[in-house]
Amino acid sequence: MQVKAAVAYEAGKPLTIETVQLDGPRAGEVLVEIKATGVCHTDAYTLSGKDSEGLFPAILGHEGAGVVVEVGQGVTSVKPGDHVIPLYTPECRQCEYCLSRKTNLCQAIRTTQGRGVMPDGSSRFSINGTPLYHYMGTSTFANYTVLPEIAVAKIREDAPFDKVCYIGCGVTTGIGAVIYTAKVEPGARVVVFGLGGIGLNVIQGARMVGASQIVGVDINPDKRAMAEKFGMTDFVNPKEVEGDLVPYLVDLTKGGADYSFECIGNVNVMRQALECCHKGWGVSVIIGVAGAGEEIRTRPFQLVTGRVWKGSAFGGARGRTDVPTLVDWYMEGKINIDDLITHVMPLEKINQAFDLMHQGESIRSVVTF
Ligand code: NAD
Ligand code: AHE
Ligand code: ZN
Repeated sequence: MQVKAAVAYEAGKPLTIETVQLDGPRAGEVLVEIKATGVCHTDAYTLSGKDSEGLFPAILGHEGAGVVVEVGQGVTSVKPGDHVIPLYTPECRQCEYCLSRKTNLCQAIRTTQGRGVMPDGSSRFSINGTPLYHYMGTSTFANYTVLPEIAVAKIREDAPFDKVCYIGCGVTTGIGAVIYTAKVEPGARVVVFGLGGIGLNVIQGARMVGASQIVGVDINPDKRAMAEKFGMTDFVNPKEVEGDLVPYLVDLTKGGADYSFECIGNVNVMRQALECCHKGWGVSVIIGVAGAGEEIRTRPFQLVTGRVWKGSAFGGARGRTDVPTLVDWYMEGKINIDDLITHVMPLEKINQAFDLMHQGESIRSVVTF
């Protein structure tokens, strides 16, 4: 079939709106009509050329929501008409990783996802006979996409696509990092670095679980008001701190953060996030994605003296199990998504979403089809 897509032909270049060809779902796959998709910083990161797995030409996008149109042979868990959220972290419930119960990182299709193809090694997208790469197994910057059955979460039908698409990445990543990865407890002191589409969801997660202090750190002072609305108790602009940021934060949190979260992708900030944690027990969670070749550093003494460095992908959430619950929480008014979606646009204007992100003017832009 012919579908409308934003194609990333080359690193560092704007996306091009094209009519591309999409083959139907094969065994174990589903065809989904994408109704809305968010634009995450990770899309911009891959488009920038810094992603070691970045492939071109590709159809980016991993924060979507839509409706199942057709299912391939052997698909049993969803049917045409079902509302779904694509999962870049699938949940097969059969692989060693899923069965371990120690991680959400299902590995059933990870290799082919990273190679920009479907599990059988081929692409469903092409333009004039030239294959286009899939992205993160989702490719939501198209009005139709094909996904493995294990990479869709079935959600309730009254949930608005243009809001719950954000649960496909940012909301789940931020809230999940608090509740599934760090397991922040009531009364904890939390420091969040980067108050964008992820960091604000960490803040709302920290408020949900009853953190007593939520410090937000961002070099853009315009992020302050929104962060306060979501539960931030103290704002720190590193550019306004005299001297080192780490001792300043340790002092502000009366000895160090019980939990810190890096939501930027800056390896120098990752070090600050670890080192502002409380001696003996502070846990720092890396969420931000750093460019190929970049490395984190600290004195091992920081870990010897009880601080813990962790990472979190998709908030530690098991997509098919946990995403429907997050959708319920949104529908029940327990989580706020509406205020974080600052811009909505048609696919033709998707490059504006990247511009707004780089200019620090948006929290989340959502493309509706
Ligand atoms: P964003 O652009 O919306 O937000 C980034 C924020 O960081 C901005 O507010 C910016 O002003 C701030 N910032 C930049 N440099 C800073 C510095 N030196 N000190 C303090 N603040 C600074 O991006 P986002 O969509 O929220 O994504 C954040 C990061 O999380 C990205 O690296 C993205 O790739 C990553 N991410 C990871 C996962 C995961 O599963 N691990 C999921 C989604 C996004
Ligand atoms: N290809 C990248 C990996 C980037 C990365 O860490 N991605 C996160 C999701 S970011 C969503 O906005 C993730 O899920 N990681 C686990 C995984 O298996 O990729 C690189 O840097 O090479
Ligand atoms: Zn994302």
